[in-house]
Amino acid sequence: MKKEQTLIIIKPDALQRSLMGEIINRFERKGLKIVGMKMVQLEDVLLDEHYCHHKGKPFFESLKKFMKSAPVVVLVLSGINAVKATRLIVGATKGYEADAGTIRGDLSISGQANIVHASDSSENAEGEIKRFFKLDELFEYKKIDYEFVYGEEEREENF
Ligand code: FUP
Repeated sequence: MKKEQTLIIIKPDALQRSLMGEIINRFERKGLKIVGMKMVQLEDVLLDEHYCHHKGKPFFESLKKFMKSAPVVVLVLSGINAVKATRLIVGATKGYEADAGTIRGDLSISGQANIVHASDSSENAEGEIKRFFKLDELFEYKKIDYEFVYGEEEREENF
């Protein structure tokens, strides 16, 4: 159990399909705290970095074109084991394989247009948050539902 932050990208398909609110709502209802949020138009330099593990694959250029097709919303979420908890809510990469109940399983049926990105490890989350957010775009504040979202011992850390 540890305090973590994770990076979420709400992708162009979610914006076009008017699903932004639904997605943010799912993270909020889980108890995750939004500590950063903004709309951005992605460009090649950042996408080449963000998807460097896919460079050279057949879908790489098409993926970049899709990610540039409309603005995206980026969020930083904070909570206990936030990386894993968020990946479970997001679901498997391809919408047609993702479990029902997950964001991708419920709202997408594509391997590319799969609604959201979520960091896949604590280490990657740190790098991704730095890539997308300046320090003064991240906020520290006390959330009033805190005492009911977490148990007593868990509250020793300020999630
Ligand atoms: P994930 O961590 O679940 O977002 O998955 P990956 O890092 O493996 O993939 C990143 C993105 O590449 C996916 F969200 C969509 C895209 N992708 C494809 O378009 N086709 C593929 O076969 C695999 C991934």
